Amino acid sequence: MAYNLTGIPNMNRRNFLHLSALTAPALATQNSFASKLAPTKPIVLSTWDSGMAVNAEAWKVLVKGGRSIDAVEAGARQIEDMQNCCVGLGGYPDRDGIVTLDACIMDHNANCGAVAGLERIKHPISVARKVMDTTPHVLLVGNGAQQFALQNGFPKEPDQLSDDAKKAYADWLKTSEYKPQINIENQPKGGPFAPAFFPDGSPNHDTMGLFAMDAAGNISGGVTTSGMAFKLHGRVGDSAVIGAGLFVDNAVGAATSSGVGEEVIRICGTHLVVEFMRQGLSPEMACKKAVERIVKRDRVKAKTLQVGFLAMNKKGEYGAYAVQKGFVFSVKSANENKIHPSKFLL
Ligand code: SD4
Repeated sequence: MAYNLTGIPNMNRRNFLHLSALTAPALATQNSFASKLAPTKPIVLSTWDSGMAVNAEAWKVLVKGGRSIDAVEAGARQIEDMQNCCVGLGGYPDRDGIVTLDACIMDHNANCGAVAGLERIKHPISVARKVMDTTPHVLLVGNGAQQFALQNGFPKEPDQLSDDAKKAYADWLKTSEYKPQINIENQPKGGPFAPAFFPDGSPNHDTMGLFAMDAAGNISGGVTTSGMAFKLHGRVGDSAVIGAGLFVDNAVGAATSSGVGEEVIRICGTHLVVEFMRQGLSPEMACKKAVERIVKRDRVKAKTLQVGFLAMNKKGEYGAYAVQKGFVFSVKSANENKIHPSKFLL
């Protein structure tokens, strides 16, 4: 996949973040223009610039009148398929060198499924969907999740790291320093936020969260991730937790998150965002209030971490807010196909 927004080939999320300082004025213009567009459906939104390709896949389903749940699954599978991408099996491993995947999915009827700590299965989003569609449960973890996947015909993939992950893990092993500080833009290497970055300056995390509203007005969402790089083996982040990494209420809207999952879980982040929208706040204000909740708890700590929320209401209006600069999101509808910068608090 070589989606090209800026005229630079093969832009991915990592180099986008480096470019974003250069392109910020253009993005800001796009953003203010987009906010004047009438909301429309179908529509799909994804976290990060890599969401452009994800949205394109989801759009193929939506534009044919397909269901939002199918669009979301198709979109998430796109990024799970990519080699050397930090979502899916190409992602960075935990501190034991093992890639463990978290994913969840939720439809317009509050049906949901999730997997956590899943190893050697390429499409955790589809396993989560199977959990949702065929079991009375919501969340399967670890060996049980893998066993369920294998029993349902998902192939077991080779036990190997992607080239990027191998290199990053080897670099990380030199210090083995684990601090969950992620994706803070423009921090000098070796500075106080250095653990947020790998030696090449790229951010040390990756998650794809997305949601879609189909032509019928039904909203679904999904999240897929390899989680925080170099986490403790067995650690589960927000991306597998309904109400944390993802929440959908078809009467109100949807929200997803990216960033330090522990901070999101603590405040039931996306559930909170949706509840704020239910109370009448715009998606952007709802995200901002959730970010404020994180920052208020520990302002000093908040300066060292990143969380971004992305939300959409039932009208198809959307917005985002992050703790720090650097969070971006992608939108695809009949009106637009763009990356937007998120506002931020600190
Ligand atoms: C986690 N929220 O595992 C994920 C990490 C993330 O972009 O968002 N990365 O905590």
